[in-house]
Amino acid sequence: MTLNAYKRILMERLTEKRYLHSLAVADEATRLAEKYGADPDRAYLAGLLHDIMKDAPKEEMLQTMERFGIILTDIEKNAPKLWHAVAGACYVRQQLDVEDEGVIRAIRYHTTARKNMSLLEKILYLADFTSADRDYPGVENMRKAVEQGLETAMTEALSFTITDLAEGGLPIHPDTFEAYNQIALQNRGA
Ligand code: DGI
Ligand code: FE
Ligand code: FE
Repeated sequence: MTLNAYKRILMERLTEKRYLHSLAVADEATRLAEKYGADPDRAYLAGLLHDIMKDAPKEEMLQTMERFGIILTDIEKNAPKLWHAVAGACYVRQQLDVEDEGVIRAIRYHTTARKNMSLLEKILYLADFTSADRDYPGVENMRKAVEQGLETAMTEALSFTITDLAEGGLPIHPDTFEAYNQIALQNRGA
C-alpha cells in the first residue's frame, strides 16, 4: 500500500485533530531518525500509523485484539487508553499488510514503552511527546531533552508519565515501570 492509501484510511478513521497529530508525529519521528541514525522511512510509517485505532469504538478495539488471541491482564482491562496501541499493531498487520515487525512493535509499545526498546521504538515513543502539535505543560522541557540524547529524553518522558499517572491515581502498566527501572538503573551506573 502507498503512503497516500494509508493517509486516506487514516482520514476515514480519525478525527481531523488526530489525523493532523499523526502527520506531525510522522514528521517528528523522521527528524529523530535522521538525527539518531534510524531509517527515516520506517520512522515515518510508524509515526503515521501509530494512533490508527485511537478513535475507534472500544468494541472494535476489543474485537481486533480478540481476533489476534490477545488476553488482557487486569490492568489492561481497566486502562482503555492502552488498547489503541495493541489493537493498532494488530490492525496494521492484518488489514494494512504491514510486514515490518519493527514498525509493528513500535506501534504496539508507543503508549506504555517497555524494557529493551529498539531505536525505532524509542523514536516513536518520543516523537509522540515532542511532535509540533503538542502543547502540554512541560513540552518545552521534553523538546530540549530530545535534542540532548535519546536516553536523556527517555528518562524524562518515563518519569513524566509515571508521575502523571500516579498523581491521577491511575494504574501503571508493568511495561512502563520496567522501562523506567531499566533506565533508572543504567543512569545510576548499575
Ligand atoms: O495516543 P496519544 O494520546 O497520542 O498518546 P499515548 O498513546 O501515549 O497515550 C497516552 C495516554 O495513555 C495517556 O492518557 C496516559 C495513558 N497511559 C500511558 N501509559 C500508561 C497509561 N495509562 C495507564 N493506566 N497506565 C500506563 O502505564
Ligand atoms: Fe497513542
Ligand atoms: Fe499519538
